[in-house]
Amino acid sequence: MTKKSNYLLSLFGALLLSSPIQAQNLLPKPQQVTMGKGVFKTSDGVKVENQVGADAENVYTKAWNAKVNDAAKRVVKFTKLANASSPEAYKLHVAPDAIEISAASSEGFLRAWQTMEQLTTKKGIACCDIVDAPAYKWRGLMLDVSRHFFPISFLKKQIDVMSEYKFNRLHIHLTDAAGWRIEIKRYPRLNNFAAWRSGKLWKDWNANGNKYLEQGSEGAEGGYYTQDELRDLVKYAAERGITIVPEIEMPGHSEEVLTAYPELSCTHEPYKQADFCPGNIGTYDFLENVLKEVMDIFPSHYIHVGGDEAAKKSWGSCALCQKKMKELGIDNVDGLQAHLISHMGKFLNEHGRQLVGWDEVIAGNLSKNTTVMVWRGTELAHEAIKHGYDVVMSPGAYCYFDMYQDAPGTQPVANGGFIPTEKVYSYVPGSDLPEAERNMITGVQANLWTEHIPTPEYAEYMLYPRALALAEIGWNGTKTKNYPEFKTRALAQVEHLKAEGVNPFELKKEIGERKEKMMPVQHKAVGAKVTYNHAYNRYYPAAGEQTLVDGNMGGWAHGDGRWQGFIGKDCFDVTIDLGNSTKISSVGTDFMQSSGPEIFYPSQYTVSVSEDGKNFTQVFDKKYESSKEPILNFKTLTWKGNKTARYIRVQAKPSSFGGWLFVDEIIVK
Ligand code: NAG
Repeated sequence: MTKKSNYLLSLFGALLLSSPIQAQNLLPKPQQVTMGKGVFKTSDGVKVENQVGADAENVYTKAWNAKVNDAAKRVVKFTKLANASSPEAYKLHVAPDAIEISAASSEGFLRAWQTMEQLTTKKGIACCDIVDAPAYKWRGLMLDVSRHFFPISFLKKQIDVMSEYKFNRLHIHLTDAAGWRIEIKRYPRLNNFAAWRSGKLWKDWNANGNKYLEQGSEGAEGGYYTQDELRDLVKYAAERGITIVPEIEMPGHSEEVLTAYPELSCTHEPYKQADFCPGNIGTYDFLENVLKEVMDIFPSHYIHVGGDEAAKKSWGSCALCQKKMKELGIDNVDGLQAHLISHMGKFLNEHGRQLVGWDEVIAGNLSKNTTVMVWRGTELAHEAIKHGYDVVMSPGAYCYFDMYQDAPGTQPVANGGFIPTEKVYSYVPGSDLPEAERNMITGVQANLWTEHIPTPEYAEYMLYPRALALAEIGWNGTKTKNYPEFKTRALAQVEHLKAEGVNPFELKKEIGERKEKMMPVQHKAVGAKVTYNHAYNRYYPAAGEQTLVDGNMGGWAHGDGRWQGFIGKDCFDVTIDLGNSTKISSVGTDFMQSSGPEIFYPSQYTVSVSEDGKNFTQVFDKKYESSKEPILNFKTLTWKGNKTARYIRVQAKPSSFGGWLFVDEIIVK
């Protein structure tokens, strides 16, 4: 090596080492950031000027306490931020000899501190100027600890990670059929029975007939958090800027309670009912008593009461429910759910709290003091906003982290949908709402339902880095999106998370969307007229009558707007008109199997051809054995031969156990 190149190399090396921390690695991205030169060395002593008293205490203690030296030259100043747009807003100025942190409240100082942590390397804190505030007030994650029970240590670890990315709500789904997870002193059966089940895994519990077991008896699996553990968790989260929002499900998803206390269901039979009896005064007493203990543990202004998917199976035939309906002057059982929820809303309001519920709660005559968590369509957000409720957007299509995040074959079993990081990042809350309504959205949240997620490692794998995409939307907003730029920061954060002992999905190895979907296919039927001898299902129209011959294949998810859904006997039966007599050598049809949502491969596939559209000749007819395995996969059923015809009729029958057929693209060659 020549002297010159040696010199250049060492210069380059030195530059690399001293290069300032790249602003692009901050996640979520601050609203305004200018990186400066050099660092503020954290190894030396500092003089602290605190002009805001207790508001800065948390950060002061965390960061500087041990380093305070009144004789030091370098200063850390805490000042009051004037005209803050949010309690979480902050300003940060870092220079080699001084740091100034301004905020209007302790939350703002904490957010500034979280940014400073991302700016810190071994050398110190990177010099910069940052002006920052959140786009949304509610930036949440929901963890379902019922379907699988997770230890408190796992929750604390997630709180640590959430706080690094400026999340401020941890919603814990504490109760569901699969197990009651919170100690309630007044009702011990919730803890010594409803918290325990036969089957460690949710799927084993299903296979074992959804049985509950006495605590400590042979094979009893599960558990619950004690009130002391939860109080400690609340404190731990608060110190990190996170409010814990507890969820107690009602009136549906309550099989575990109604087996422990069958008198609270319409028929009083254990193991038979999912819904509380809204006609029984005892139900209201029970739920209020539970909520009293819940409020005593959780200081959160927001208390979640579920409200989703009540089947209301027995309400129509229950004498007490009928009596209640008369009393309320209603003629529909839906009004009973509305009544129960609004009763709980009032009860919570009287205690200075605010009811949060899944979007089914909109039906109730609720006080404005309500938060609706929209998990289905945006039209429900519109409705909730019209009622004057707060709205947190958590739509299944973007925010359900129980869905696959990469090519299903490369992933542990998940729920049958496809939500890669890029899809989460692409979310614009309320994009199809008028601007005035869009601006009223309170926040965003991702939900980790855990039917398929039995371990902490797998839960982390499903959470990260997708949660980072949501953190970015929640904090930075959606006005200056740029996925490639975000992805660079997310990749850096994945490495950081791994170094911290978290188990994120390896974003850099992502395969992405189904290959077939990415490339339009050319074939003889593209653009042909398709006649449906049996209509497609109205909920899964995809692109309507062109779907099957538009040259675009379906992706990993049945709900991606490319797969067309069919249900019922002989439900798949279409005739394609090629326009004129055409030589054909194969007709291949793509089917999906996704056992979770009951989509199965067909049990029979038939192809017929015709010149006049009336007289058809069958060229292929084959039966297939049905199976619920694989859980998610795709196959093409194909006839090959040599015919000349104008019309092609393709038929398929559902699996031997019924369910849906999902079809996309009939490829004619
Ligand atoms: C929904 C259920 C939930 C379930 C999840 C799975 C809501 C509000 N309710 O059907 O209990 O775990 O889907 O994705 O999401």
